[in-house]
Formats: sequence, C-alpha cells, structure tokens
Amino acid sequence: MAYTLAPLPYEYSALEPFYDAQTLEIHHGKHHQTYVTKLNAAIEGQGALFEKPIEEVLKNLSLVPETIRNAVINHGGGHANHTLFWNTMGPNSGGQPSSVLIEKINATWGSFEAFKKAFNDQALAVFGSGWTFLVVKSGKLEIVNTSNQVSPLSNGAYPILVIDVWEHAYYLKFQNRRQEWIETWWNVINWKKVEELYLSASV
Ligand code: MN3
Repeated sequence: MAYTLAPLPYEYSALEPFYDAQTLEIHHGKHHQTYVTKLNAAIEGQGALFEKPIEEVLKNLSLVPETIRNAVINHGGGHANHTLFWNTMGPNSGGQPSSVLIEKINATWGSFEAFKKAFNDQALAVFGSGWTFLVVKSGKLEIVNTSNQVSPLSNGAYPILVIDVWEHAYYLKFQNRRQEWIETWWNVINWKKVEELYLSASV
C-alpha cells in the first residue's frame, strides 16, 4: 500500500491575497509530494501497519520498525502535518470560531485576542524549522510547537489547527518576515473545520 497526495480542497489561487498561488502550488505539489514519495520509499516491503492512515501510525510509533522509524517521523509527519495545514485553511475564512470552541478558548486564555497573541508568540519562538499547533490533550486545549516534522499525535495530543513556519511555507511572498506571515495566516483559518476536529477529538 502506498500513501497518496490528496488534491487541495480549493484552487491554488483560492487563498489570495493572503497566501499566494505560487507558494501554495510549490508547497503542496512539490514539498508535500516529496514527503509522500519518501514515506512510500521508506515503507516499501513493510507489513500491514502501513495500510492504516498515517495519523494512526504516528500515534503508535513503537509499532514502527526501528530501522525506518526516523523516516516515518520525518516523512510521515510531513505528510500528516501538511494535510492538516491544508484542511484547516480555506477561502472566505478567518474571523473567530463559533459555539463550543470559542467558549473553550475563552475559558482557557480569557479571550480570543489573548489566545491569538499566545499562539503568535509561540509561532514566532519556533527556532529553525517547525510548526505551531492548537491541540487537544487530556480534554484541554494547548498551544504546542514541534521541530522539523514531529507530529503532536506521537505525544498523545490531537492537533486541530496548525501553522507551518518552515521558511518554504512563506519565503517567496514574505521573505524573512515570519511575523507578517503568521498574522496574515489568521485570514485563511477555516474555523468550521477546526471546530469539526475539536468535536471529534477523543484525547
Ligand atoms: Mn511545509
């Protein structure tokens, strides 16, 4: 069995002017494809474990043979993290979540603005290449950073929102201005999808 790169749930130009079509096309069609290709090369000849969705594999890394575990962390994580990133963005998005998620955010951080500041500060603090996630862990919301392509799924958390702060995610349009990329990204967050993920979280 081989993993495949799903098409984006929107056109490459759909997130303009916030996320430019050229970056999105390279990021999805080249960077993400490379993680999928290298993941498939690593698991070639392996058993039934890899008939499961990659998210299930990342939750149980101890089941992955040691000889390929690092490749699965890097390329499987890259596959899962990018899939979440694409699926939690969309056109005509931004704003704030409604219903239960905003109540949980307010209960955790005091206000949506305080949550946004905490999230932005944490995304700015990623050293080198990595990601900032909103996760559900033990029934609580948390903001967590991971390095390289580590997935929070491997640390017992369920990610529901993520920003890619690897330079390849924003360099063509924003160059070294990571703060501007982070602030612009809030305009394309698909809160409806994030809420669906929150409601389906079981950790
Ligand atoms: Mn990326």
